[in-house]
Amino acid sequence: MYQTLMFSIITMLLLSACNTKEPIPMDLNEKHLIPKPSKVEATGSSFEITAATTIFYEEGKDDVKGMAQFLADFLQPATGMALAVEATATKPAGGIYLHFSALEGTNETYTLELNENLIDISASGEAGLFYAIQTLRQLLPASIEATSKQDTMWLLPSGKIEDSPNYTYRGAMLDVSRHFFQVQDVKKFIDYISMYKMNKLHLHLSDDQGWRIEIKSWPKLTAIGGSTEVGGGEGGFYTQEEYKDIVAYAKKRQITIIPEIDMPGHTNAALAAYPELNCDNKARELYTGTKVGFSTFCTDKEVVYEFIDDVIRELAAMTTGEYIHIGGDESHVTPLEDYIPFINRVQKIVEKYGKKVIGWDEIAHAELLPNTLVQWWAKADNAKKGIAQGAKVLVSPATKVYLDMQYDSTTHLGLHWAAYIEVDSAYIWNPATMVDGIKRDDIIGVESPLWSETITNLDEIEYMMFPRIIGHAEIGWTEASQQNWEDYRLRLAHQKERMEILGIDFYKSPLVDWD
Ligand code: IFG
Repeated sequence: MYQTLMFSIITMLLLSACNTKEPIPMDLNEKHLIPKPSKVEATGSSFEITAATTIFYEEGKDDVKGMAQFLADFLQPATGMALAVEATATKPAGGIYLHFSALEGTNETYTLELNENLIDISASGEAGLFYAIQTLRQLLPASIEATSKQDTMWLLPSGKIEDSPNYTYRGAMLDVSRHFFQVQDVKKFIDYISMYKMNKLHLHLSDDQGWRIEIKSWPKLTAIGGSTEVGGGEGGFYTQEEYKDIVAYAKKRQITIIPEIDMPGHTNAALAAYPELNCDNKARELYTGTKVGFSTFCTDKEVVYEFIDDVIRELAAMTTGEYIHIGGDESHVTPLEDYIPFINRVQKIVEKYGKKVIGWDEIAHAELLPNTLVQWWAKADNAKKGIAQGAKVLVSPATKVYLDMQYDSTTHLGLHWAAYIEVDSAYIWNPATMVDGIKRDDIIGVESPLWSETITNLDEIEYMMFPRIIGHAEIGWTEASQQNWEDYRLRLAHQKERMEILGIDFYKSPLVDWD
């Protein structure tokens, strides 16, 4: 009898011991995060997301609730779990807890503290919460990116991550004029760049080959100017509703849309739509080639400025961000003495509608308004002219960040007028030391343009942007002193599984040990 009793007690004890799951040891330092966070401290244990995990948000904070729901929605497809999202007035004992805290730093700063029972996500703004979620995403197995339920344990390594960005402007540009891309492709582009904590998307909406945004007061801009593209395809355009949908989709992912109307050059599509914009009052032929620098608005006709006023007014009304880009590049047939007063006047029109100006670096020949940004793409001397006027510089050197540049001479897409840009060359540079006279304080940030003369669909967009855009995202986010090619290329290799599951058609550079 006694032995039986003892046996059952020992059995009970053994059973109960194996039932109380010991958290599985994990090393946070083993996770190859990109962009590299400011500070990572591993504590060696782990947190498991299960169907019982609740996502708590700080009571009464709707934007925190929005981010909590965003996280629940993100987790659901691959985990098959519809996690509860609940308000809480105090820090919960367990689960995932999103809340604001008066962290020092900007609204993009966040702290992510993971222990065995609680994941504590705090930030001083919605953006910080979003970026914490993007980091959490990379701490989970890559299979979290799947769109169907995976048979995976959803373990996260324990520890503490404190993180904040180096530059405030971290972006990309998509040229939707040379070739037109549908709304869903633009949204995918937004998904991709927001995954790596970029926060700006510059849309190149007009050029010689196509006008891509509906302007209700000048309907032929899209009816005629939006009717074709490089190679003679059918082109297309965004209605104002579609554009507003893109702006809202981007905003939810902490991305600000910056629309560009390129002028006075790169304007053939508008010049084909409206004869009066030409000095000879003759409408131009639609153009489907890839030459540049042959077009110009007639800078001494009043109707041109009435036109620009209408366009900027309608564009500003549907653009929530603070910037409008006025282009200004390659105005090879606009005499400088006409170009300068034109740029001066257009800046004032943008300012009239409550927006700030960005222009390609040639605009530095004009008198820049105090908030105008100079986007350095070709001539550092122009950027320095802008700095001399007190302007900040947006760094986009074609030799480093032009995503339409071929990787090497064998790349089947893209151009190479600026350089061949392999994955190492795209990463091994520092905006703040690249040119004497352009220093850290002169720079607002980095932007990677993808021009689409040779790019016609989302697969080709992915091939040219990945993996180089991942390095550009790190250059925008992480302190320059933390950047090291040998370390980065190992972390980049670990992005392979994630990109494959996401269906990203990336270039398998021979400089990275992908397997
Ligand atoms: N330069 C032109 C673009 C595009 C590009 C292709 C700028 C600012 C060459 N202007 O880059 O329109 O044609 O690489």
